[in-house]
Amino acid sequence: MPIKFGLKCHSEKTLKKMNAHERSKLREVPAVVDADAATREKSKAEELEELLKAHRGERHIIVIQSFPDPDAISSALAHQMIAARHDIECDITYDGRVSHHENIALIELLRLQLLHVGENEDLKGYQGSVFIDTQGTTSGLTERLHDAGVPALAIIDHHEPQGMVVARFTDIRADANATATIYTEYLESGLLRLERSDSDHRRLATALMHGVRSETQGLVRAGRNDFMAAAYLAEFVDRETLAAILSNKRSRNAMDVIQAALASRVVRDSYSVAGAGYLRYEDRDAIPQAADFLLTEENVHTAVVYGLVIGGRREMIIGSLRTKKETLNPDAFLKEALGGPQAGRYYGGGRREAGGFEILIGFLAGSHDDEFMQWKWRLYDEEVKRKLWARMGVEKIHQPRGEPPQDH
Ligand SMILES: [Mn+2]
Repeated sequence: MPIKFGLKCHSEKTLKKMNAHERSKLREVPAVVDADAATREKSKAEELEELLKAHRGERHIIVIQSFPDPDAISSALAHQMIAARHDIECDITYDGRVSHHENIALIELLRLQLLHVGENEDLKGYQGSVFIDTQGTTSGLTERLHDAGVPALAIIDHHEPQGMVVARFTDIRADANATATIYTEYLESGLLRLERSDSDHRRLATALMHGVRSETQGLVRAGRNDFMAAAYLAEFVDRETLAAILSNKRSRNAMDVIQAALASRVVRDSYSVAGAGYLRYEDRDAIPQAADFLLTEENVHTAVVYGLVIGGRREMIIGSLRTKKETLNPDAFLKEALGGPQAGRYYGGGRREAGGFEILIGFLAGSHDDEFMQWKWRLYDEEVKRKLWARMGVEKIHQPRGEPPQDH
């Protein structure tokens, strides 16, 4: 029997039908104003709009993670601009530091206003809080807002549900790649119609495009919804500004952290684990960059990089996980591997393909003589590695008894 190769033939009629069928599946963004709104379930965009209407004229605090990234910054900007249409004034706040070279460029080139909230600042003046690209677990402001009696109004995020904050409105999509993609959908739904003639709208579109891109490794890992969001944003983006944001260079210190991670990495069963030693608070963003870099080694599907961060308000081990392994859920992985300080609280969590952890040093905090510093690092390094290897199912690896990594 001869075997036929090649594409199946369709009559022109069938093709037309198929195209029409496929076209209808491309994207369904529910419009906010809809005749049958009463009979069907409300879309998230509609729910958010209702919430904003109910809080007209108020002052809200937008909380993003302590170390803001482009996804959080751009989504917060979108929320701020949407809320402004309802006469709601929003401050975009964080309690850590903006350090990644691209984030600094994003904020400076787009002239964004982010508010750093210090330890003694009073938060009682806000009438509501909105958590964006976080569910409160990655900010020190969450507890303070709770203590100040500020009601949690909304959570818009794409990490696995954390259950720490209960808000009146939640849109948590663990299957979304970026919060910026969710906010772009809100814009498309009519919460804010972008106009090319409006320079603020062009700034917003540029920021969101950077948010979507950075969260999907430059769209390489983007899904359909991310491409749809990018396609919508494309006509409003200021390409020169976007290129300028992306062309910013890494600092020398960030390069040093990546070098330390590279030198100390141990690869077993396609897992790459590296303790980068001590690093300065302001270089903390180099850790996820180092994890991204270790993931580029052949035969590595998962990379974990951590370091002992000193010089900030709180001394801690900060780590990042990056994975290409489909079956590895970073959130569950880190929670199971590292546990937490008490029941129901965890040192780490994550979303698809990425996760992070923070372990407070507490009693051992502080800088003393060299020997103390070396022992402290060695202690944490071995314990973090032991827990990670155990969860990975890798047999015990004896650490080389050489000098611990140098302070840098
Ligand atoms: Mn994000």
